[in-house]
Amino acid sequence: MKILVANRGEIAIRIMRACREMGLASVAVYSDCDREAPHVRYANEAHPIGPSEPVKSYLNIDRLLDVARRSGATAVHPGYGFLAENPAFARAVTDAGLTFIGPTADAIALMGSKVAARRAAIRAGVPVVPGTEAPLGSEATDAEIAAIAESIGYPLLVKAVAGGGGKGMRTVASPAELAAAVQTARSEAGSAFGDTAVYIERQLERPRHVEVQLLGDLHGTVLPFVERECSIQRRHQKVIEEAPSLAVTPSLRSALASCAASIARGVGYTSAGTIEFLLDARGEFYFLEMNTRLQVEHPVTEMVTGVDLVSWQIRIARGERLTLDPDSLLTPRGHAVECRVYAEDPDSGFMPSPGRITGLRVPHGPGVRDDSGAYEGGEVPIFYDPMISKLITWGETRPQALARMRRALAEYEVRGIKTTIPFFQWVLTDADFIAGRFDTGFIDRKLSARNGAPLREASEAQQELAAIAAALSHVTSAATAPTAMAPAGSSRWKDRARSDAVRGGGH
Ligand code: MV4
Repeated sequence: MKILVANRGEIAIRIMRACREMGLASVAVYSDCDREAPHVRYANEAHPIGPSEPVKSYLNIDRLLDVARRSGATAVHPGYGFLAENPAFARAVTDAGLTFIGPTADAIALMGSKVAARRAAIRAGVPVVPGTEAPLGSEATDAEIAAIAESIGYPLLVKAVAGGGGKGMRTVASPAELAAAVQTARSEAGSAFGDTAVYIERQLERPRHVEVQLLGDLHGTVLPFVERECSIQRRHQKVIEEAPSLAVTPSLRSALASCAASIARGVGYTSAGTIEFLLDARGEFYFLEMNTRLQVEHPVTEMVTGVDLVSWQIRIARGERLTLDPDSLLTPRGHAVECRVYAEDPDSGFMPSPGRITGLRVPHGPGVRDDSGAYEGGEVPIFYDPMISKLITWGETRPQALARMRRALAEYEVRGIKTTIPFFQWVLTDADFIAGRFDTGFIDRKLSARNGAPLREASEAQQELAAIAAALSHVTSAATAPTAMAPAGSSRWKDRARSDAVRGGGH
């Protein structure tokens, strides 16, 4: 088996690492701006697929299949994003006689319709948020829609049938706003997905977002994993994920897992997938949607179960049976946290900050994993998602995992571009976050409470405090104490050089 990885960046490398461990050759594809990208260097061979614009390269199905043919690849892994949830791509791959390392085109298409997914959940006996079973008819009158909305109850959400991830979603607080919201949602859905169909759900108040990872093999076995907590989001973008969730008790875990597995079994699901749930303050949960791909945050599940999800996707695609112990998948070993490091400036409304990485120092040490597509001297292109790395820490307990994350963030140095590292340093010291008191609105509320106060300064002050505390704990060896008096604003690299010199180096 030779695997074409139809993606770029950290996830392409993640997949190629699994290939290499399994003794399989990997084939990279790259756009013009990615000629020197690390996924290209990592692969056994690499092929150009066109200009930097995604539609001309990473989204170009014909080009990808052409590379598969020329390289002799026998399987294709789509990663996440790009073509990962495009049923036409999955179909084209299998029609070309290749193995698609993912679910079937039919499963992708079915769960891509959010109303079909809701029906699958209802059929499996899984609770869904009160709402419409079918899309609102395009010919439905305002009065008819108002009657449906009244029976569901306010506040409610108008959602795109083809949507997901919050795109084309509208909040409606009262009947007066309904007709306009349906209009806007329809037109947004039309331009985003080419499908104007929308449906209505009651809006849950301050829910948490928890999700269940699954693997399904080609022989009918579906195994659920311990949940991930994904409530820490900004504008429908997850920024911090962890496993397990503090809000999930062992009995709730069993219920979530068996509900997730029932939905997947009911649709004959294969490969890696995720069932998303909303969890309300009373501990009631509701099916939200299914993601028919390997997800960005899969490493936190790997860290607490010891299972390599990508290698299992490959084994499943080869026809192997899932031989994992179901109980161990639901028994987290310790705790894992992930921070998605973005090339964005948190002090300028998280504006993308593309450019050249002129200096890079990556954290290491106990319990640290850095899944990255960045390298010193490399460019962060403007064409793609600006996520440059996923920093994951593991600990025996949540406090230890968080302490390791704070330590790893302090070690992380990225020069030349702005990153979200200072934002994470702020969140990781927030008392509510540390106590696990949060829901899906947490980040937006905390950010608006800051009122634009600069994060960079705050986090530098925090680091200085931490440096002073660390230095004070060394006062007995008086010669090293002056470290704490490094002038404010001096670079951390300089600080490090200075303290190394004082200590005589060697650390
Ligand atoms: C909801 C909801 C509350 N009630 N549905 C946002 C993304 C999309 N996947 C669905 N989303 C939501 N659906 C009902 N009936 C709240 C959200 C939501 C949300 C969900 C998960 C994670 C973060 C979120 C942030 C805002 C809103």
